Amino acid sequence: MFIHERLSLRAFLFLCLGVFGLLFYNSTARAYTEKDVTGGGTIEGTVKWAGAIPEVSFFPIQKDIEVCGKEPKLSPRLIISNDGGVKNTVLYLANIQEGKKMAELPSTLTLDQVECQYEPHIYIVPVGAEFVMTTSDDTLHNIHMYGAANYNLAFPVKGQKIAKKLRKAGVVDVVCDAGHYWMSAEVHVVEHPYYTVTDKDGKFKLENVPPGTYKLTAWHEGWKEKEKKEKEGKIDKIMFSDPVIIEKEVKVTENAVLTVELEISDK
Ligand SMILES: [Cu+2]
Repeated sequence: MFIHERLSLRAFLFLCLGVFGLLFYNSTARAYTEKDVTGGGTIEGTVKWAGAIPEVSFFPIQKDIEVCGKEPKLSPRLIISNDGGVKNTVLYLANIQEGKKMAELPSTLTLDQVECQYEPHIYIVPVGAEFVMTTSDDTLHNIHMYGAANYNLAFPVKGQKIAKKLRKAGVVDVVCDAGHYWMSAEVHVVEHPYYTVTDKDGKFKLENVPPGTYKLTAWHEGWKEKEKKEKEGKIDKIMFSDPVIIEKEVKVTENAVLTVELEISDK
């Protein structure tokens, strides 16, 4: 009888745990729902650099000069226009629950490797979409992903193509381990279509946003060299600072255009 009671108590506790877990899961699950947006507004603006413009980093070429070129590569990690606009900043509405269709996302699904650089540098890919990678270079590259995806793919042949589905939302850092330590790209695997990337003037636009209050988020990859690893007198790997994230509450009203200015600095 005693044992039976104890087992029942244990079973009861497990049941409670299960119910609690289910409730907790439901309250934290944030699935995005597509709907027809009526009276959608626009959020547009500029991401600007605040303060003195840092010195531009150049990376010396140590390998495959005939393909990569002999000129040092300009760092793609921080590009500021003459007017102070910051290129390649990812803007998104955090935690948006419903709105326009995923098909309206201006996604970037094709990566190329051109003269030992990833082209383009920033990618927005819907969860589960096929990401197509290719190379225009007649040398060995690899695409090594860290973060929300962990593929490590060799590209020894010019024109070769590999497509992979990116199934987990989040940020993927891409680097090449084939002696091209300067090669890097950033992939955002996303669950909703309210994402965009700033152009060369730091400008961005998010359209067809249902009226409401949102957390506009600006994400910029780290650009400061934190650590440099060398092997046999050559640069092997450079570690960069963490991404910079800026959040701002925005209120979108029916059919209106909201202009937002955001600032990124060296601090
Ligand atoms: Cu490479």
